[in-house]
Amino acid sequence: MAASSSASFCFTKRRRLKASISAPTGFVHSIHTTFDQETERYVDLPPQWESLIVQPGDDRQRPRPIVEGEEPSDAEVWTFLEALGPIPDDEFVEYRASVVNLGSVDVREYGGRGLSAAPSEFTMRSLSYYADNTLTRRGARSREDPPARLSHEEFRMALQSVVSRRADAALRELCSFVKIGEGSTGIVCTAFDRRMRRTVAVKRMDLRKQQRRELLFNEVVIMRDYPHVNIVKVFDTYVVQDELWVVMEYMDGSALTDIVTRTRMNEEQIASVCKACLRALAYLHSQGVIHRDIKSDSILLSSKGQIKLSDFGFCARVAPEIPKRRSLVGTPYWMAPEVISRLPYGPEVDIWSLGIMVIEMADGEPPYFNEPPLQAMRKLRDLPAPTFRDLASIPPRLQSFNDRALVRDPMQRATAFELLQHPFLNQAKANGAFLPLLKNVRHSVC
Ligand code: 3AM
Repeated sequence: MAASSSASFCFTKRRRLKASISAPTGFVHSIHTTFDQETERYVDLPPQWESLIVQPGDDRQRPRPIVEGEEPSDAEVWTFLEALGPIPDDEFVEYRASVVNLGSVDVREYGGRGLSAAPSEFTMRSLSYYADNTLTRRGARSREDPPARLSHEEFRMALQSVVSRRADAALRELCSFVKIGEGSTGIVCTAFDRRMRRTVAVKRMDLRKQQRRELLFNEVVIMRDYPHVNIVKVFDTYVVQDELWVVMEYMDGSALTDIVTRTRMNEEQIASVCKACLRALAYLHSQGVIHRDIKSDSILLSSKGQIKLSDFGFCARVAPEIPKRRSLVGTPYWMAPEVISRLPYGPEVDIWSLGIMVIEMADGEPPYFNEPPLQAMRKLRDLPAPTFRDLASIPPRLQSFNDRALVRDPMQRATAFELLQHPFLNQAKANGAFLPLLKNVRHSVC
C-alpha cells in the first residue's frame, strides 16, 4: 500500500499531456450484432468473429478424428509411382497382365502420359494391386519394404498433377475470403467465385501440416468422381503455394452438429437425415468407398433444406483384391467396435457410425461423450452396443431402425441398402423438414 501511494504522489506532480482525438468520419453501420437474452447468444455476429467468440452451445472441443496406421493407401502408392516416372515399354506387358484382370483401363496410358492424364477409374480402383506388382517386379520395393518418403516438393508436384486447375486461376477468380471454420486438416472459408458468380466454400489445407498427407488425394478425387445429390459438390481443386484448395458448393444452412447440440429434432427430421446419408452411403459403398468419419459434423444442410454428406478426407477404398482395411481411422465416439479392436473392416463401419449419429440426433451427443476419448473407445469395444439415453421416449420404429445399425458383429449389421428399406424412413421428407430449425444457427453470408 505504502509503495503505491507514494507512486501516485509522484504522478500527481507531473503535468499530464492530453491527446486530442477527433470524432470518427465516414462512419458506416454495416454490422449490427445483438444479444439474445433467451439463448444467451450473440445474433448476427460477423462471420470472422464467430470463430473467436465462444457462445453457449458452441462446442469448441469437438473431438478430432484419429488417423493412424501404416497401410499404404492407394494414393500413397500412387504418389510413389508418380515419382518412379513412366513405365518403360518392355515392362509394359507384365503390368498390363496384372491390371487387366481387374478390368481396368490401359496402364500404358498412365505410364506414358503421366498422372494428370490417368483416368481416375484406373488410378483409384486398381492402383494398390498394380503397385504391388509393379514395385516388386521392378525390384525397387516389396510390400514389406515401404515406399521411400517423397520430399515435400515431390508430393506437391504429385498433387499438382491431379488438381483440376492452375493456381493463378484461383488467385484471379476467388475473392472476399472469410474464414468460417476449422477442421482437422485445414480451414474453411467462404469466397466469391467471379467466374461462377456465386459464393463458394473453400477448404484450404496446408500440405506440410497433415497427419497423413497422402489422404489429401481423397479431398481431390472423391467428391469429383462420385457426384451424388446427397454429396457436397466440388467445383474446382487447386494447389496454391503449399496449400490444397478444394472449392465446393457453399452449404448455407449449418452443419448438423449445430442443430443436434442446440435443438431437439423430431422423428421426421431424423428420418430425413438418415435417408439422405444412407443414399450417399449406399452409392459410395457400391463403388467400394468407405467414408470412415460419419458424424453430425460431416452432414451439411442448405437453407433450401438439402442434406449432404461432406468431409471425405478420411475415406478408404475396398476392392476384390483388398476387401478390408486395417488402419485406425475415425473419430473416437463414433468408431465401430471392429475398428477399435484393430480387426480388418469394411463399409459396415459407416453404418455403425450412422447409428451413433442417430443417438446424437436424439440425445444431443454420442454415447460416453462425458468420458475421455480412450475410455469411450474402450467401452465401445468391450460393452454391448450403446443405445438411447432415454429409451422409453424413443418411438419404436426409430429404436428398431437403430437396432439394425448398432450391431456389434459387422456381418450381422444392416447394409445401407437394407436400412433404406426400413419403415422408419417412410417419414422422411424430401426437402424442407429442417427449415424451421435452420434459423439462427448459421452465419449468413451476403
Ligand atoms: O465449424 P462449423 O461447424 O461452423 O460445417 C463446417 C464447419 O463449420 C464448415 O466449415 C467448418 C469446418 O469444417 N464447412 C465445411 N464445408 C462447408 C461447405 N461446403 C462448410 N460450410 C459450408 N459449406
